[in-house]
Amino acid sequence: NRLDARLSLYHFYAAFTALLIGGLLGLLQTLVRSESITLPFKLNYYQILTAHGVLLALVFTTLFIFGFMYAGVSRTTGELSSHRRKSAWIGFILMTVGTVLGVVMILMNKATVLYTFYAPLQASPLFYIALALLIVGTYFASYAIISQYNGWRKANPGQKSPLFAFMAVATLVLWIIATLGVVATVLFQFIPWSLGFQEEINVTLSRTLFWYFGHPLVYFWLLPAYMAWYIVVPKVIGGKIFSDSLARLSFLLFILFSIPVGFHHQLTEPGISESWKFLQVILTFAVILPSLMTAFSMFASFEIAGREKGYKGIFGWFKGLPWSDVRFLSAFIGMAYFIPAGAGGIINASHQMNQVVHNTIWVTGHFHITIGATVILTFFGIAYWLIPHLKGRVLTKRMNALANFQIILWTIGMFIMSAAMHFSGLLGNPRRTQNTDYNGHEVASQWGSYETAMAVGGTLLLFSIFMFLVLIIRLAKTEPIGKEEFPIGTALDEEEKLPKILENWKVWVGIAFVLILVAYTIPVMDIIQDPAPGSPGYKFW
Ligand code: HAS
Repeated sequence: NRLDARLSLYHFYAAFTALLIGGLLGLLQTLVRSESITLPFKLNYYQILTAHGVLLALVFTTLFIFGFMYAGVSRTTGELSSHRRKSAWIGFILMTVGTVLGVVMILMNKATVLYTFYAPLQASPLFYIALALLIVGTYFASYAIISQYNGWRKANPGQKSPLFAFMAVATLVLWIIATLGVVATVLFQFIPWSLGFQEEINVTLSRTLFWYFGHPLVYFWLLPAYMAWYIVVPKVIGGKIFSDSLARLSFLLFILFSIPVGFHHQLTEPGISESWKFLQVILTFAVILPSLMTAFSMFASFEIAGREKGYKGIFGWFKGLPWSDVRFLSAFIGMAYFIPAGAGGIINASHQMNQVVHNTIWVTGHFHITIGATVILTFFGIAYWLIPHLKGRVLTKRMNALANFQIILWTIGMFIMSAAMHFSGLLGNPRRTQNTDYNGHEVASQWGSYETAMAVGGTLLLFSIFMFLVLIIRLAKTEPIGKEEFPIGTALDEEEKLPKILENWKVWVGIAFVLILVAYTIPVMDIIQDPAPGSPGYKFW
């Protein structure tokens, strides 16, 4: 549908603008840290770090994800009804206004609080209002998609819903439950405090509410990439989705386990007792399970495709994969990156090992190979077929080859940068600091060459972004008119009966809330009563 295509395209254009500016700021950071430049126009390091994090981690991802979801939901459930489309446009406008307002505040140096906006760093109230607008915008967008799915189910009673729409709804259910935490802290803590209605703020509570949201946020980024892996990749490789039910179950498990785990970001913080941290670490290990199920399912899809093409032996099928097709290659490299990235996550979550890596640039390395490699490479791959599809053009062989080059440039740049981050993190290099040699201390003297490597990697990444944008503009404007496929895979066993419970949302949302209450009620009550036991902390109200 042309109107739905337009909706998606606007989301993509706004997302790619954020990618360009955010990417440029990322390179500046690596150049400042490696002492290659000093910043012009009285900009400071933390200011550009804030803009980089907000534009890439919060804005680019959110806009891209909604653009992708609208396209897939419209494709698999039929065009959006006009009131749903209207809601989607309201969402888009709110998100864009929120973004512009937030970025202006950061550029005015009135919101230099980093993307996690930890108290007691304080920003202008307008920055928090900008964040609120962004989130309210996503609620309008979520309404459009969830009600479209409900409408489809009503019109098709007893039928299995399209997998794409189901996965989109699961991702948004996760998002809505997760954002309750950040909405609470922004509305009831940050806005009153920044307006001067409250003199003090409960720092531990604000961080706890942030991380209640912050960890599921990473799965809000990951799950759309998984949608492409489960649904698009099998079709592109000429194979099948290994199991429709398994795919749905893995998404539902994310709703259960991704939220009651925020303490694994706060393992070194006072004010939360060790036993509650321990419980949330166990739940963190549970949230690894759906990713392992996904890995299993991917290998199964690859093997099925290879065997159908006649490849034999234990790994013979590997040769039968379409290595030169950017739609596959980008997703595959993303998957390959996720193996060390996931292992890094498991290290972070391991209570004792977290003491070694926490607040070092290792963590920055971890999130660059998760979101910056696994997720973004998959998003690049999606853009290469979806933009021409929506514009009624085709991805030609020549463009495919150039796109592969761009993907490889990104892969190499990210490898150099994130490896340097991981290794120098283990040597104690702190994250979120402007370059310092700690008065010539010998430990700090080991970090210099790694900082240079980060700048080299960052430069390749920026070139890769430029190239991506040029290719996307060409795909949207000048490539031959035609029909580019929207690849939607089918399950190996199309007759497979879906256990009814898998679409009983009340059950899954109910269990998710029980787990959240178990993991959070008592520690949050403790934090409200005594924000930072034994230290001159900050009180609520
Ligand atoms: Fe994380 C910090 C733990 C996944 C993002 N993480 C962060 C931060 C971000 C982030 C942004 O426990 C920093 C926040 C800040 O600013 O402070 N993370 C985990 C764990 C996982 C995990 C256990 N993180 C992610 C994903 C992210 C992301 C995904 C973004 C998209 N993370 C942590 C912890 C911290 C943390 C602590 C806090 C650290 C601290 O102290 O501050 C798990 O979900 C990972 C599970 C993944 C796997 C991998 C499965 C592999 C698959 C690929 C199969 C490959 C195939 C291809 C089929 C178990 C599915 C075959 C290829 C061949 C080559 C053969």
